[in-house]
Amino acid sequence: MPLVRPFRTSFGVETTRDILLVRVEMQGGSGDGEGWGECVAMAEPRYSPEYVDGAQHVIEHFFAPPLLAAPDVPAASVAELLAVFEGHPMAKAAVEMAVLDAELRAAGVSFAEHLGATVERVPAGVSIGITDDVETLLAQVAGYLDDGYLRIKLKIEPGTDIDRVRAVRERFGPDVALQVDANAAYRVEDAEHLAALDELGLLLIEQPLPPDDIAGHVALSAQLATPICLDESITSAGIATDAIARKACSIVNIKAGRVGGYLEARRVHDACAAASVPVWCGGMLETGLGRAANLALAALPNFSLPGDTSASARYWETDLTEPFVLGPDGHIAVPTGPGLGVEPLPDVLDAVTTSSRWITRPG
Ligand code: NPQ
Ligand code: MG
Repeated sequence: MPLVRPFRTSFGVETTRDILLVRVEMQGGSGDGEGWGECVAMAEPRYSPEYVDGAQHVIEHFFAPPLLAAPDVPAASVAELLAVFEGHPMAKAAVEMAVLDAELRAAGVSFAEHLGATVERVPAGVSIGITDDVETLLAQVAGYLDDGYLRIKLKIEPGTDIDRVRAVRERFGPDVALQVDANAAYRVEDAEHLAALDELGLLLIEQPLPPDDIAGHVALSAQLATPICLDESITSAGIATDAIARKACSIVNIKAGRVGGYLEARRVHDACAAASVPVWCGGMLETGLGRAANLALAALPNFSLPGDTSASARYWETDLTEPFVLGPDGHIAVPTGPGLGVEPLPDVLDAVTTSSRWITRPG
């Protein structure tokens, strides 16, 4: 699916999104009906080790056989059934999401209700890619603030950081909720350089160092006044608890794909709540399907900062579902229908589908 504008980060530039959807049909078990899952893996393994074709392969060759052989597959059992396979959290999350959607549609329960949502609408933030020049960046920030977004996140990398953030702060004033995301582009030796961000009044700096460098984030946290938020590092509720106990971060970004599914994402939320660490919902340029699930997750009580849960129009001219729109107050309504509460529009799905494969139960 073509993006409305190129999205550049410290690990590359994307102009289109190659998306793997999972559709399950369940009969005679806990979820009698159909469900949809969206895999957030990217086309190439640059941001994480997973990639779209790899996710499709591991689902078809390793995940589907035991799932199809099981007498019943409650959504709550998917992660355990697939735990014998190492890694591949995004592929696992897509499968679990589809099974959960089928189960909840059959039960007439929404994702939000099932996950434990406490609000009906969530504040929307927006993530802005690295631009060619500062004028382009300022124009994009102005446009999103005009749309009503309540929080701006700027992607940064060495060489395109302090001056850019300062320019945004000076142009739009001290009241704009502003944060940055480095996608692991720095090293702990850059601490002094990054400390220049401290005077810019940021909500947080997201994932400055590589995912495995928990010790580096501990050291950096001690040197910066700006709160450190982890994204790529947080791969489970247990890791979140550990990173928090070590003081590697004081805020956590939650993405279901990164932690193996929405059920583990809820456990990350609970672990952070228990440690009094605020969380917010990340984004992976999802279609309306993943967006619906993210909005449900973001409606849990410890999601106390606006997420990268933008409106459909931030990424798509034509979304796969009915588009999610930003309300005049900068909030987006959480879907209330059974399951995800949305489904792919058949004509749009047809138009963007490049291949599909149907895997059936043997015998
Ligand atoms: C992040 N997302 O928080 C990610 C990273 C990211 C909204 O900033 C194609 C698909 C391009 C997924 C670029 C946001 C992407 C992508 C960046 C995810 O780190
Ligand atoms: Mg991030």
